[in-house]
Amino acid sequence: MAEKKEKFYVTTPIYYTNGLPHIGHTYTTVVADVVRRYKKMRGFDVVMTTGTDEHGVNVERAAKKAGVPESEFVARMADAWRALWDELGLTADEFVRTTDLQHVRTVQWLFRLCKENGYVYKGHYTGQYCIFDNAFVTDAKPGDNCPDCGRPTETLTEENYFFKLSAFQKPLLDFYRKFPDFIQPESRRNEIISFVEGGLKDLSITRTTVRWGIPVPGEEPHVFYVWFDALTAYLSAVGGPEYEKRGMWPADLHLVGKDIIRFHTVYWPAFLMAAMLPLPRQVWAHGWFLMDAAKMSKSKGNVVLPRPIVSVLGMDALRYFLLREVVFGQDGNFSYEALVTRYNGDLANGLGNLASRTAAMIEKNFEGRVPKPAEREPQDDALAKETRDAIGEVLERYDKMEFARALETIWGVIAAADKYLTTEQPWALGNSEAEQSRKATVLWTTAELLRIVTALSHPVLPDSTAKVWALLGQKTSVTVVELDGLRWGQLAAATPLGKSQALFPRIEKSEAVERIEAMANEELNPTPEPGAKPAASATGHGSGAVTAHAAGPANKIGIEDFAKVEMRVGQVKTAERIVGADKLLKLTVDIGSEIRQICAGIAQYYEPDSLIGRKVVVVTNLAPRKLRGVESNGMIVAASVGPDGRPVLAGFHEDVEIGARLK
Ligand code: ME8
Repeated sequence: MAEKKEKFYVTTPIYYTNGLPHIGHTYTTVVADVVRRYKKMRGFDVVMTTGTDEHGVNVERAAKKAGVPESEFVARMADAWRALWDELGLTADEFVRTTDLQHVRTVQWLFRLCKENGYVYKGHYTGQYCIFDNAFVTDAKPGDNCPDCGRPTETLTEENYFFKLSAFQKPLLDFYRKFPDFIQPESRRNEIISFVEGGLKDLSITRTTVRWGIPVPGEEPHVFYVWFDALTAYLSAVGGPEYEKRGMWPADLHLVGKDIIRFHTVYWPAFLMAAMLPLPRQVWAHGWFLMDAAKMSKSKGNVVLPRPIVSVLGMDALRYFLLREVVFGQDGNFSYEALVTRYNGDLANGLGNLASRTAAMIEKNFEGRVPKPAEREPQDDALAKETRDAIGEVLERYDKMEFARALETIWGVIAAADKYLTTEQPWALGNSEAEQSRKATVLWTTAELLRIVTALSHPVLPDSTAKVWALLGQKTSVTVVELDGLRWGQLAAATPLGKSQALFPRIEKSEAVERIEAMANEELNPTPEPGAKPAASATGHGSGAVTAHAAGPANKIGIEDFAKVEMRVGQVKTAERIVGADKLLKLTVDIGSEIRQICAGIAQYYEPDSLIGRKVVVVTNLAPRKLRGVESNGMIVAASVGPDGRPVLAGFHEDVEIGARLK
């Protein structure tokens, strides 16, 4: 009988439904997904949970603004979150909603246990409350602003149920001491210990002023307050009161941002201690992704969205960047430029290039079959040793959540392979028996190295490594590779290579950034279609775009969708360069009914004068937008040719009338 696998339960926070995911939420969920894939490859039975936090005043308000009942509002938002995670390949094993019946039961059950054990009592509370963060602000006076979001607090008095948090100061400190790994990273642990040492006040866990919440049984109008409700979702996701049946509780890893560490490392273990339930093993708080040195927020308008990045560079590029650019636990700055630099440097020129070169040489010299290595030379052994050593090192770094360093080690091996190929020059070897043998050894060594780095980077780059794996002719899926069994020397000679597939086509930086920015702009401020219903979100966060894109890029569209794009024949009247934008030309184009100003990214390939009088294809019903400060009202259609994406203008061999529509 197969041995029972050890379990591993990892969670993301359950996100608020008053907005849609940005890069910050995507970050936590990507990390959870990486851990999930990694742990599976280490032989664990893994469950990953994410979900939506759907109660509270903010939702009440947003639903009211949208003119729909709360239940409908949150259902739409939860669908949008789920759809986006699916689209990004971040499908969790469990998606928990705090409006799920199972969750409602679990919260009520946890409350009952806490109450039966004497840790809950009724009292009155007056305090300053921040409705945006759903929290009373400790030590605030009337008129004070919330220290977190800077918005005014409101004075609130109400009858509440209180949780005796004060009783848990010593048990919590003992617990932190006994399990020094519980709070990570170390700096956060120290912060929390001093906070708890400073004394804990009892915590109000119900509200009578809020309607949209889980009722306290028999105690209406009391409903549970956000954190007692939200944190319990981790337990309801894996069985709730019947958690023992599923065998996943306690959580092995709660991944959170540093903003909510206190709730997870103080309140949550205290609730569980009060109920005499098993405590989670670890809470890992990562830092923030900042945009222009400020925390992203919809209200500041500085959010970065995942979808435009994924459309232009692919999800693996985003995953790689998030994990490689910033030390896990610290804050980091997000920049599109840095993202594209990493893409071109590490993915296109690094892994992508190594894979395509190796496969092409094997194809050419060994009829597409992995060659049998002959006698080894010291440099072959040195490269093998470096790769072998990297395996252990990478696993250790993943285990410590040192993702950037794990990737650094893997990319160190890729760089060593590049250097090896440059020195060995297998392409320069001839066809004599000795030279063929040498070629075989060099190419086998490179292919074997590629196989190992592919397996090691799979948790971070699931899509592209699956392609490289297939290219190397590996029959079983890379997802089921057991990392503990990964050894140098397992690549069998004579294995037929699979088909070559594009991995990371190089992209010109400014073009990529412009495309991402334009798409993000459209997603944040969608152009309403004539006669269209308002977007699903009442909060103006562009959730309509979620539905619009939900079909996914791979799906076919109907003719009615194509018909939405209006393309007409235009004739260029004037063309000039734009100061400060080397790639753009400003054109005026006659489209029959009017003359339009249009910016086109063709300045490096077309002389302005050569365009005058030329007939081009213009997309005429695009919303106007500004490129480098210049208004552009339409788009000129061009083919993108070659690795640099050289634009070649679409045109006609026969005479066509200006303004004619393309169908
Ligand atoms: O706090 N950088 O939900 P939330 C990195 N519902 N991570 C970020 C980020 C950024 N700029 N912005 C957000 C809540 N995050 C509660 C949680 S759990 C029982 C209840 C990530 O929608 C990070 O993980 O505000 C942060 O902790 C979380 O999103 C907050 O999500």
